[in-house]
Amino acid sequence: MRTLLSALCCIAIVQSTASIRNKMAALITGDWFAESEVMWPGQRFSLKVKKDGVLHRSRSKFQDILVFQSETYGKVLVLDGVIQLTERDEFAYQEMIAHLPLFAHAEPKRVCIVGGGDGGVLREVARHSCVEVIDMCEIDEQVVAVAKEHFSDSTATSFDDPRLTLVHADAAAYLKAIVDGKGDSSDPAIAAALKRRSSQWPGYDVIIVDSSDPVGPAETLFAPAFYDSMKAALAPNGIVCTQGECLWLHLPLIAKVVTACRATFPSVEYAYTTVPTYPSGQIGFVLCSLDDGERALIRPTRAPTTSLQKLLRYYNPDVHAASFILPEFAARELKKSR
Ligand code: SPD
Repeated sequence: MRTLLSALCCIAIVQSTASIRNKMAALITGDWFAESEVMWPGQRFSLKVKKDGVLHRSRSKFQDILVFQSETYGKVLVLDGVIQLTERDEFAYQEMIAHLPLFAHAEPKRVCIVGGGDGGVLREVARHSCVEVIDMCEIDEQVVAVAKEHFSDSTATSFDDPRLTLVHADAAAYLKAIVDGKGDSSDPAIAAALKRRSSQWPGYDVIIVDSSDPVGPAETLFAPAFYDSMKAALAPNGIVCTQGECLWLHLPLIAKVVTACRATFPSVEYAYTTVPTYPSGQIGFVLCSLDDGERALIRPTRAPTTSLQKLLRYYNPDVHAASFILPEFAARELKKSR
């Protein structure tokens, strides 16, 4: 009986490995990787793969994971067929999603990162010496393991920061548990994280949601209920910054999210950055603040020290302010909910 069971297991493993290989193979034809086009029908971004450049492929509990060495963009991390980062341009995203909210806040001490398993946002948050607590909730343990193995000298550099508590759980459940203050969550990872909270927990100063696109494991992170939980999890004057998709491709979705946020938060703005290997070369951020000051998000309240500025390759205080200035077609659409 046991032999039969283990044989069946082996067949299942072989079959699922074969199906991952087929799916991944479909993404790489000859020397070229082509991104899946589910969220951007009719367009496909391609990168040339180095000879024997596929470094990792697997299926985690949640998604397909692929790492390859490209000809011109360094190593590339792909989840469910969609590029998450390349070593050449990742800083344009990680710096902006982290430093926009962190420099808009006067003194961020407690930061929560949702997602961000590659470690890039953590690397940027860890550069702020005023930050005392970094809680990170990444659902997929395997993404962190793959990042540590393949991106240890680019994005996965701060997983040993003593301020970090890393929880592998569903972020919607995690934040709900934080807000309810329930240490008896049915998820042991969440229960353990909550046990470390004192009853005096004042809430997060900044919550950064570094999610993949809203197809697959990140779907719940774009729902209004998640924004309600984030608002409830913030300290006074707290700021949320979420991955906000692309103005060229997803303006109706962005307008919907911004409108929903404006019904909940006193200050809501949209900013963007340029990332050549993201769809249409651009990606934005939805920023929400509990501070109702007119320029609460747009004007940085602190500036990087000289030594930190030297480390940064995209963010500076002028770029901060400029990133909120939107092209007319987008500004017009997002103005409707003001
Ligand atoms: N369309 C791709 C969006 C990816 C956003 N998350 C990237 C993770 C980098 N830390």
